[in-house]
Amino acid sequence: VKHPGFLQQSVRRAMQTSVSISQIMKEKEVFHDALPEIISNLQASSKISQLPEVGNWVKKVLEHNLSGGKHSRGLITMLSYEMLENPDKITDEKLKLSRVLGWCVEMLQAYFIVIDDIMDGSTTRRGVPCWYRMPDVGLGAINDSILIHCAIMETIDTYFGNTEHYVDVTRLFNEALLYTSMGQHLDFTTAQQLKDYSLFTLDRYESIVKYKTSCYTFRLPVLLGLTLVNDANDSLNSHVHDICMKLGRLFQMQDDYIDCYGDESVTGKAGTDIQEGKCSWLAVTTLQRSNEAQKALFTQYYGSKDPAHVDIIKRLYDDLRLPEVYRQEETDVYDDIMQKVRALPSETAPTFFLKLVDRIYKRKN
Ligand code: DMA
Ligand code: MG
Ligand code: MG
Ligand code: MG
Repeated sequence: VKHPGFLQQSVRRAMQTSVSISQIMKEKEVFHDALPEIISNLQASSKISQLPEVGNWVKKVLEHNLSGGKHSRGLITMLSYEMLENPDKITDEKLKLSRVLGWCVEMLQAYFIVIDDIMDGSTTRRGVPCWYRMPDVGLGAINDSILIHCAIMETIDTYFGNTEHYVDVTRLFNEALLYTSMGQHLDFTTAQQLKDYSLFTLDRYESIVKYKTSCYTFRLPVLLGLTLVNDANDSLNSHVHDICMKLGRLFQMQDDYIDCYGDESVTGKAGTDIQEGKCSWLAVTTLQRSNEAQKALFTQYYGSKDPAHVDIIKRLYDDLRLPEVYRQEETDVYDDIMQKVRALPSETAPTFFLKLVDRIYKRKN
């Protein structure tokens, strides 16, 4: 064991002074360095190696769909172990496993995104065409998403098959998969062109977000990190769940805002929520704040691909001053999370969650 806990100590130091850019770069570098081995192990695995041609394709699918993003979920997984474990108990082996789990979460994200972009009629992702729009891919993207899913299971088998963590890790991934697909179903069926917006309530919105985003974006990474922690404090569980749900709510509200108001050169994706008639934070807030005439306008033009109709909706958002409403709500949700985080019954957890909140607060991509 080289320097057990060195990373955690440096993270702690960075926290005391506010996180430096070089610290974040360092985390990313350490995380990125773990990927090539995971991909070569997949290609060399007994099943995939039977068809090297497919192995090469899997590598290509993974390299494309795992690059260019922020890798927030993977980094959260890695940091969850590093920051929640007692520094004296951190081992190089577990640090490595936490990175492998982080990449498995990134693969889960890639798996959902490949399908999500088809379902949402999206054109670009991370600054390049969506996977299904790449030459030689098309609807083969559906099978590629299955390959990505299998890559997760194979990787878990390779690195955890003989460990005490196998069952917990597998269960957590299966649970996140189920919840996210339940949320994606709600998201897809609530969006519609039928002009019935009675379902666009805050309750419905929060239910969609809880399932489609919070579970796999925050709860899964944090709980995966915790499975590696020695004698994890079970009394933290309900607090962790609550905070993860709130972080997910903040994260998706931001995603919805960025879909319309974000700078495409920064977000890397062209928004489609208005065109697809999504039950987004902007849509729900519009209906809450509209007078009858504005509601009629929304009903007439929302969920249309005609650019003139999209512009009418954007103007309505501006008229209702949604950017201001957003900034206020973002601050309120942030304050609420901070309050919960400060009250956590643990020494290490507040620092860890503060880092997560600071990572996403006022994000532009
Ligand atoms: C994201 O919803 C949820 C999943 C499970 C991918 P979204 O369609 O708003 O995401 P994006 O804006 O990235 O397409
Ligand atoms: Mg989408
Ligand atoms: Mg979607
Ligand atoms: Mg979105």
